[in-house]
Amino acid sequence: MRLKLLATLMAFGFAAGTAQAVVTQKMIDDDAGETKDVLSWGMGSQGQRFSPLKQVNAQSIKKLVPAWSFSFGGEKQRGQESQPVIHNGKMFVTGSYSRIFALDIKTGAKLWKYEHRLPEGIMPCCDVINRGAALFDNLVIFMTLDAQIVALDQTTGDVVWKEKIEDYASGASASAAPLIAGGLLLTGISGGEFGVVGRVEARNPKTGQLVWSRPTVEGHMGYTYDADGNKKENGISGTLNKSWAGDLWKTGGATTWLGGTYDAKTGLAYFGTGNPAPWNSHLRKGDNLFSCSTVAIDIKTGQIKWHYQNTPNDAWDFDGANEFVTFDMDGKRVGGKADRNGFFYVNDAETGKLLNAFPFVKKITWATGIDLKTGRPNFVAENRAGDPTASADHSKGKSVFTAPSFLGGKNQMPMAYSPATKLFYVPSNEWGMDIWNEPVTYKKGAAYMGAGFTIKTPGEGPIGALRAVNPKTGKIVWEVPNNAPLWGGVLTTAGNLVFWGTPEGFLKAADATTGKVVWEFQTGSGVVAPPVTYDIDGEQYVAVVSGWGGAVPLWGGDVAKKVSFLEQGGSVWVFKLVK
Ligand SMILES: [Ca+2]
Ligand SMILES: [Ca+2]
Repeated sequence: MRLKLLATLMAFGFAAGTAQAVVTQKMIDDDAGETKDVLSWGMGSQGQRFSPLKQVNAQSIKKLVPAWSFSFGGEKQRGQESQPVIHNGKMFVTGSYSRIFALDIKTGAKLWKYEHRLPEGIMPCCDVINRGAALFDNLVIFMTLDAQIVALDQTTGDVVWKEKIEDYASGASASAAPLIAGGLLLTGISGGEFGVVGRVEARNPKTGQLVWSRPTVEGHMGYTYDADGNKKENGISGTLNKSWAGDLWKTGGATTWLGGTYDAKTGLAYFGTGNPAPWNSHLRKGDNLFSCSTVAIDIKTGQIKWHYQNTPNDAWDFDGANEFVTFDMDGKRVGGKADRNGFFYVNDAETGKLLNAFPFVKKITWATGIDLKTGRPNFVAENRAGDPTASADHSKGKSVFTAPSFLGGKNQMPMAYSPATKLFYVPSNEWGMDIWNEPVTYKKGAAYMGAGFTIKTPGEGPIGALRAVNPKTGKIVWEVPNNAPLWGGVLTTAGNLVFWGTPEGFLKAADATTGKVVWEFQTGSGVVAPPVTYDIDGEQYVAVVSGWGGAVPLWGGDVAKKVSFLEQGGSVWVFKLVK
């Protein structure tokens, strides 16, 4: 009898000497509803960032105080965009410069750290950030700025496997949190400003071995791989030259730099894709698939089941990389996406059919709206920066002012969806840019943009606003303005709360229904990362990483000057209710 029980326990993944199971696919599938762990970026692979926990609510939150804080230390600070994952008494949190720490969940004591050895020539476009790790079996897996994937033993921090995704000398890098779905490790790639071609790769998470790869630029071949690593053609993406003239598709960008979400109900992984390369749209007539799109991939076959292009023939660096968050609306599984281009989209999660689209920022100049019948934007033709070859000396095209700026109505900071309020909580920004085109030719490892720009503030008022958005009506139900541009993610809970961070250093909480701010805490540096919540021994915790940086100080023009007083940092804060 005892032997049989032991055998059963072993079969369920309990190892001798440890109290808790290793991370299984089933646990990851249940992550959104199971509150003791945070196993995935998005607090569930659908990316809703909703927790059923309600111990912390509008009444109790005045007793929310720090339980512990941990400094990432060293001389390395800069942007900290990481979401912690939590399992088996440990928090795994990544830091800038491809570092990862394992911490005791109760005390914050450091258990181990791994600092990836980065070569001199890395070229991340938008700061030396990382967005978090994935957990599978006994492994914690994260991506590095030199475009590698590293899998470490959760207990010891020892490297179990390491794989190169791409040559960093081409401008490729990797900073998203990997996605585990259907027993596969799914990853994207960064480097759209260098002409790196986007793709999604599926690997065996235990070994790092490739299973399939799917390019996100039309014309490139997809592959499947057998157990010995032999690759077999699996069809090209799209139809060669259908939406790209000439051969610019060979270095066409559309990188999958923010990673993806997955819905077990559809069996599809949803990856957003970045700008087509180069930025100068006059060089690449056509829609330039699958750039600035949501691409839905059947994870069993590695084939694109559907795509929806938010910005055809993009001329503004409106990367469509933003997360596609699936939810139920009118009895149907659909997905919401707040795009960099300023419009919020709702698509059928099975077919990609556009169901709704509306602005979530005040000023949009490049299009007057999205045609729900054709699914295409109504472009404002004169808001496309001019062709340099039309100028007298061919050196600079006509400059235009465009809103939003390329930093976006929303950028990398993930939104949250509450099935309780049926609202999305979108960290949004109001800003514009002057943008113009210049001649450019592709050179490996060199910036491949063919454009110049200056980010403009909207005036004296606040740039940021956390907005509660009704996906059905398109109404902004409430907003909390913020002086600096919002750059962190959002968490919402059954306690009817919304949590988000600000560059000014605050972690804030508001009533999810009214937007009334009910709590805030100064973390000591800007928050550009998404908060999480979980419970241990009947106590609810909230955690967030603090450390100002990311794309705004590097690319932000007038806005960067406006927020240059903000200090860098690097720490994780954990809160609970004082008894
Ligand atoms: Ca969970
Ligand atoms: Ca881009």
